[in-house]
Amino acid sequence: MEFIKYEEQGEVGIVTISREKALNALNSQVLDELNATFDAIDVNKIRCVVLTGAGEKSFVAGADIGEMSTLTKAEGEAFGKKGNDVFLKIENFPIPVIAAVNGFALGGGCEISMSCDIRICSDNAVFGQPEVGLGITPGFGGTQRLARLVGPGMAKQMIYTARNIKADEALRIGLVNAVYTQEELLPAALKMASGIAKNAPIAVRNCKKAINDGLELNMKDAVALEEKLFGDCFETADQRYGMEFFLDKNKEKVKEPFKNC
Ligand code: DAK
Repeated sequence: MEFIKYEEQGEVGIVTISREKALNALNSQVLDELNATFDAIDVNKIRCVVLTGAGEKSFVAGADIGEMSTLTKAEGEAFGKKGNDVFLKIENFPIPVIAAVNGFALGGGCEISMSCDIRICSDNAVFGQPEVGLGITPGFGGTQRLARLVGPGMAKQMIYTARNIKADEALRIGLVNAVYTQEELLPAALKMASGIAKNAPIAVRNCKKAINDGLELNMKDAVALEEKLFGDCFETADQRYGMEFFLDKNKEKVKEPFKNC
């Protein structure tokens, strides 16, 4: 891998987009490597992933404008599909993915952060969808995910004006959950990820599926989906152990790690 670094800390996987000379912009190779990296993560061992960018300036400054500038219509469509396939893979990844947004998150950078389950950012982060200023629409799901996250009115304002927003405004409109100093960001993301990794993995996965898939359904079908995923947790070793541990009033007992079965 030239542009993606992957490491593991316990049950947490850390994926770093590392193309600093272009502010981690997404070209075809970065997208291919991201795809292969997520494919190679052992989701029976790893329980949460943190996605971040290399360096102190940028998370991802968008799709690679140099590469896009010469695309034909057919090539543009193929490039859009390549990005969308990776972003959908992240969105539907069985375990949670936290975006630690450490600087510019523009265009495809904002879009990849929105395909993650949770976004936290550093105080120097800048979000935006500048595509209309380049003569294109957002092409990696921005029109769809931004509207779902911050509401259509705010999404339309950001997309039509192509105006970037800073971390404090991203927090105010609910695009990110929290803002940290640059030094605190990755430790905070890893702390959140290991907190998630300590919980019952089958239950966490089923919560992700219930929320993601349920949002596409009407309430009646959505709660039926929730019932099914709730039911699927029963008879697992983790459900039995989690409830037995609560019911056992022995205060001396230390909770054992969940076994993912
Ligand atoms: N692509 C390629 N290179 C980029 C880049 C990008 N998006 N962003 C930055 N770079 C490169 C710069 O060209 C520069 O390279 P050198 O000149 O050193 O070789 C290097 O990174 C450092 O950038 P700057 O010198 O510009 O650094 P500054 O601090 O002055 O400015 C900046 C930082 C982030 C404000 C600025 O670089 C900037 O405005 N970058 C472009 C941001 C942007 O517009 N991003 C959105 C790209 S559009 C679709 C599929 C996908 C998409 C759309 C449609 N379909 C197929 C339908 C997605 C579109 C986008 O993401």
